[in-house]
Amino acid sequence: MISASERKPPCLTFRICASCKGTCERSVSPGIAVHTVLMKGPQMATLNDVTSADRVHIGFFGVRNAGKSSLINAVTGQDLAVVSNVAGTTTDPVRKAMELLPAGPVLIVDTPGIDDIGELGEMRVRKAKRVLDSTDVAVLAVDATRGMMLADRELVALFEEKQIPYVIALAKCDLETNADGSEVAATLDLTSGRVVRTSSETGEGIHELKETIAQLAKSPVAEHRIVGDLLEVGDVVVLVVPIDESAPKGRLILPQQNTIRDILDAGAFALVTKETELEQALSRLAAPPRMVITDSQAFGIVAQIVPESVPLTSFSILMARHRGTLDAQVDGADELDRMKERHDVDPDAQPPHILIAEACTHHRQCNDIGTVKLPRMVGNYTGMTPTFDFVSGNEFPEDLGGYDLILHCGGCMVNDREMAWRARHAASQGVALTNYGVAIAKMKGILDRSLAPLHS
Ligand SMILES: Nc1nc2c(ncn2[C@@H]2O[C@H](COP(=O)(O)OP(=O)(O)OP(=O)(O)O)[C@@H](O)[C@H]2O)c(=O)[nH]1
Ligand SMILES: [Mg+2]
Repeated sequence: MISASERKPPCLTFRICASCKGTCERSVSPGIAVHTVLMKGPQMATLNDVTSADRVHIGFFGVRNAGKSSLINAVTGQDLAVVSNVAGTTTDPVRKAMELLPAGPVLIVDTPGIDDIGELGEMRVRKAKRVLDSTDVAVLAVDATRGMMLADRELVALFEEKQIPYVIALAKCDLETNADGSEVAATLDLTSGRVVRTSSETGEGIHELKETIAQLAKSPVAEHRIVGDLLEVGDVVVLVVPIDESAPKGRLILPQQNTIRDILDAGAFALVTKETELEQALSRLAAPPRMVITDSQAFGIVAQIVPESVPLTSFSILMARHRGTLDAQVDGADELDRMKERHDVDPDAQPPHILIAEACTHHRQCNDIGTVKLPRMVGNYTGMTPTFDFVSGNEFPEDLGGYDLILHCGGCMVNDREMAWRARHAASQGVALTNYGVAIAKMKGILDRSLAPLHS
């Protein structure tokens, strides 16, 4: 994070601003103190791209020079990663979203060597290990000429502890003196995981490695529906999608797209409207809709238009339920009430410290939800003048000490493993975490109403 002394003057295009490199402050409403803004994760897709959350995250791990980057190039058939015989060539996790057959849409992640040393090396190792928190399938590259090392065994232990399916790619098999690889194989005294002999030089084993990755990528976990399980064939669902300056040009954002798809899968009808035409849309229906789903930002106005008898919820609440995090986030939002109570009891109470975390790195517009609207709303709701820190992309602080609350975006750009890790990480440090949509519903006084459709 940047310190107060490093702050730059406000800049409306800070995401792409060449001079500030995305670290300058934005103006926010008076009375709200904002002391850090950090934009990170240039490799991340944006809200407008294919969802990263739905891609299988494949991480390549191993010691320095094991042949990780070469394997990535061989597996993808592209020159994606820099390769050299200098140990420690890859210094930061590198992510690339792509279609990898037969696995399908994937996010390939190259990592720095897990045995790196020195002050910088240790930072790189921490980053490589952090990748494990979002890895769905791990590939451990083991240099066939050196065999399995202590660091490799530690990695295997971590895969098993975190229940990450993995395959061991015995790399550089073309250099092996022992043609059948028996000596090296003898060092792989593993009870689980698969071993594939590979050579990025000759292409040996690369096809088999891809097949193995695809097999491991098949998740045994049952898929949770977004809304389809609450609907019956022929139901009409009204979706409210504000088209304001923060809407992506010419398309809908992912939670909206995915919800429409789920409604269609349920054999129901999706009627999509802006909040400005909602009243008219409802009046055109012969009967009240089965449900109205709105963008959280339009909650206030939509709740006034939709009769109490019609179930109303939001995209973010449905997405949190879809990912199994809703209950924890509803509990997390109670922290806003505790802040309000503290202020009611003692108007001079210490103002809270809040982290606003956004997993994507979309270009921020005026009146941005995360950096402008939410801070303003929290200030108004609690009566306090909180201090806000902001992180985005892959960045999520290791040390959350000192925060009273984390307000997280819906997280459609990170996968379930990463979201679950963030929630566990916050809980382990005793910090409440909730998402934008749940927090907004709470602050607008309609959280109970928005949760009711999920229990009917
Ligand atoms: N002969 C042969 N050389 C290989 C093979 N795979 C990698 N190498 C060589 O091994 C060296 C290290 O390869 P990299 O792919 O950069 O290894 P890495 O694990 O990504 O290394 P770091 O990024 O430094 O951690 C390079 O000189 C590669 O050309 C292989 O299958 N056969
Ligand atoms: Mg490398």
